[in-house]
Amino acid sequence: MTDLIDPPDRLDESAVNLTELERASFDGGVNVADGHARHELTPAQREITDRLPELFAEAAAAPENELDRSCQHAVLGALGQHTAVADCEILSCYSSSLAMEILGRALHAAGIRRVAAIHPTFDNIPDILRGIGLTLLPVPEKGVLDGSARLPAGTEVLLITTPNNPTGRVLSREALTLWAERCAAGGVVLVLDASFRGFDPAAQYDSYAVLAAAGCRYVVVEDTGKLWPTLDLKIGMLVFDPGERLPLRRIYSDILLGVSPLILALVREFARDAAAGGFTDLHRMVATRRDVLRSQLVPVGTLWFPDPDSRISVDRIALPPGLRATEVWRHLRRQGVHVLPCRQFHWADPESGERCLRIALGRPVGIVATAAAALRDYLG
Ligand code: EGV
Repeated sequence: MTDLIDPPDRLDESAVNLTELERASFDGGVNVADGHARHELTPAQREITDRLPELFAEAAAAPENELDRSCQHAVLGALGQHTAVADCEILSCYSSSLAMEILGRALHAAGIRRVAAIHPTFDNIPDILRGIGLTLLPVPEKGVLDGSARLPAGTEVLLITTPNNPTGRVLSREALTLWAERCAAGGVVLVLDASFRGFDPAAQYDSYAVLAAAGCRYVVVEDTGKLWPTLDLKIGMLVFDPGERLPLRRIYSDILLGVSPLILALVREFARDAAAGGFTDLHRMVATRRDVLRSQLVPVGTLWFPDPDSRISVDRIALPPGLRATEVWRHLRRQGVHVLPCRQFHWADPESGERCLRIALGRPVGIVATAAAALRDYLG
């Protein structure tokens, strides 16, 4: 891409956001930077893309609401979210970032300002919300996930990314119950970003049953963007109780009429395949790449993997003492290997992210192996 504001060789990694660092790899080289799905299609997925002309014809002819509903049902059903399918309002968007933008604007329009959010997490979530004029207050991941965190005074919204990006940590059913009950008692809106749900069965319990039982106000962002190598044809969804009074539909319609029916039809087919065994293949694919990455780096005894239980399609590496992630990032980049330094994930305390790199695993296995070898050579 040529439209970077900074020429790539003058990228200041401490000043730009993670997405700009991800886009720096678009000129070529080994890209294990962005978390998007760039691995091979499975044979079953290839059969779906071979049917694209047929899906195009179906999409052109089908009533749009029907296609939208069947896609939402296929995706949420595959993710185990049966109560959402039965009881919730669902708005389909082109991406989860767009869904987050719509949600942020709806919160702002309702007079809400103070959002307590999990820390660290992918920087575009706090950046989008701050860009709208909301105030973001960090809550440490550990305290969110074990329930020990205290919400900052005046909290109106609690936002939890689960599984979290980049750590892969999951909010358990018990912890969700706790936060949903606290939010119900305190009049706090609970927002979940579950974009990585598809990677981890531990995140696939029926979250909406928990939210409904607690009686809290909630909005959940669901996403297919990280799961399947569909060239960024994907659906982000806003899912909420039909009685929710945030102006979500109004803001949505300011921005969107709807998602392309071709995308709805394609995503529906990938979701049906996922439910019929595709998720098992996906989990195996990610596990293989994680093993390749970690085993290649075993000889470098002074680094470690801070997220041993992560199952999502990225993995963090904690660097040997004395090394800064942005230095390692810069060095690898000169060799044409693009990783992510974790600085910006720590949106309220960037310095604390300098210990870690993030490596994307949704790639052909050779790409992950090449990146791991480059890192091992540099550190070893
Ligand atoms: C990840 C890209 C956006 C984002 C990538 C991501 N940035 N949408 N501004 O989709 O983990 O690499 O979430």
